[in-house]
Amino acid sequence: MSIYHLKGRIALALVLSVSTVTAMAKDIIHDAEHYVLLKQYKGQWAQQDEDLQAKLDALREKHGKPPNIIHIMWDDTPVGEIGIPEVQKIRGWETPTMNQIAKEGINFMRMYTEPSCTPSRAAVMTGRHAVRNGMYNVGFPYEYGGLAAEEVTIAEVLSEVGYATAFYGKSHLGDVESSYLSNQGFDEALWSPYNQVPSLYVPQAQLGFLSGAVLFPEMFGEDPYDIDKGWRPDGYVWGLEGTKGGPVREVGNPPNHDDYMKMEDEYFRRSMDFIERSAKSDKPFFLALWPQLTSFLGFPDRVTAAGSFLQEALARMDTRIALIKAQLEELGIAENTLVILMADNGPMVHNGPPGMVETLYTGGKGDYTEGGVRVPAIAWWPGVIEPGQIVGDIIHETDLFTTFARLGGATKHIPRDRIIDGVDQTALILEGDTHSRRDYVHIYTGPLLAATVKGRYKKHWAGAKPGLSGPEFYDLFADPREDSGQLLPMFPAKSMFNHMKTRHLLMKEKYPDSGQNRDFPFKNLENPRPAVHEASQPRVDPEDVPFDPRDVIRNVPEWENTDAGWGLGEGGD
Ligand SMILES: [Ca+2]
Repeated sequence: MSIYHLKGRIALALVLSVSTVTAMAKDIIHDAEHYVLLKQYKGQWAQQDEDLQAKLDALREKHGKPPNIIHIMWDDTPVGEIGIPEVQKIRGWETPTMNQIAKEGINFMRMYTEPSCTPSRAAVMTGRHAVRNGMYNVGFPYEYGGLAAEEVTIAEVLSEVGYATAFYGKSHLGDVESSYLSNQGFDEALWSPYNQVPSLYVPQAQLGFLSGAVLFPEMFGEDPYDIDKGWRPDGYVWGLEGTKGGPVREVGNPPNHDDYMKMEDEYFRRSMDFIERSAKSDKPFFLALWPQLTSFLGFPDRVTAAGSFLQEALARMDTRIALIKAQLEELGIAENTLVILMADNGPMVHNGPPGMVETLYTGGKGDYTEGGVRVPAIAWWPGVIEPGQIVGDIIHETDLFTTFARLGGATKHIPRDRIIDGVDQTALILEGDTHSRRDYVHIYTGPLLAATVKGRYKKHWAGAKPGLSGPEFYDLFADPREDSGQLLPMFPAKSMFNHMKTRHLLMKEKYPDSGQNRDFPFKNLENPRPAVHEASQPRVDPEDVPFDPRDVIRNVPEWENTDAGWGLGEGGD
């Protein structure tokens, strides 16, 4: 028997032993590590869950409906830069409202996300690591891809139990029809399918620090070698809007930068309108407000001493969040509303704008080091969450999916045919420090498992060489910046990490990753401009060329950014 056959048999045996755990009942299928913890804490957690349910039932009785949930998530902020005024003092800016909210609730010190925008947003929406549904690539115009129809979002889960649902802001979940938020469980939505980079797709930017007639050749002298007139993504959009099951419309008129800047006002205006309407209705509500924050052209005036790109945007966001906080209190619904504030990934320290820096941890957006995947996060729920808490437990953004479902009484609507990475963290939200049900995180960059965290320990898989182990182990209390990997003192962790990884990969064999949906962008809009309509179709007729443009779309790699500084965490500094 060859070594390969032997390996296959061992793998099969392990799969079978895993399946005996997961096949017990129609329970949610979590990742392997969850069952290792469940085995040890089953009785304790069951008892705690009973007590928590009694508490939730009493709240529901008191308010007449399950809690409203507001999830506010913005871009690229390192741990420490929100909710810790001392750090803001060092950097010449402040967010008084968010800092106050942190004082009145839980300031999470260990919220993990995926390392960049699209994966992080997909993970919150689906409760699954982005690798599981092909959403690990950061989307740009045209992406020709996005969240597949088969994915079940938290909006779909909460809709099942009667929540009113709204999405306002930057989705960055793709430009294909299945990714439209009104097709993914939201009753009402206005969203940008991309990140903020299209704010540079304007004439002002081409004449400014950018050079090259990439998008507006008419603004430059004639280039006689510019032959193909159709390859530019002229049909990119600022925003889309729609209601559940209804038509989807384009909003704004690119490349008009004023229209771009109006989008953020509209996200907040509609969010507050939705809160107002929902407060008066019998339904509980779920609002995902994911601010667009900013244009890469910056603001015409400055409101902070720092004046830097992100800080200017966050200071402005803070004043808008103050209005929402006041609104919740005035409407008398603050005590039945959970508000989560958080960033989607670490700072854009590689090739980003000035002012985005490492604060406590090494690395930033795109990296598997802690700086890429640990973000500021706050939970606020007056009368329910005890004020003034600083929580050191591990929580992962996918946990919000499972926890929101539990709080809404919608757990039974979480799909049972796929792995759900999120675990129920109701205990952590309601009981606070030391009540997490997670001590592990698998960190992916693109499709690669790059690192694994277990409690205070961490193992880097990326960069490890076959053969003799290297200094790839970290104690995050002793070395939070992952400056000096250890080998000899950490050898006892070697086998433990290998088992964690193997369990995780075997579960993936049993429940394989699926891809994102690949298609032409902006299909079936009600009011597409001519360039947008053109983008939604193959540029050439398949009959006229010896290749099929539709095959091209399907075969564009989902992860092309594996070069230095984007994904593997090496270089780029
Ligand atoms: Ca981001």
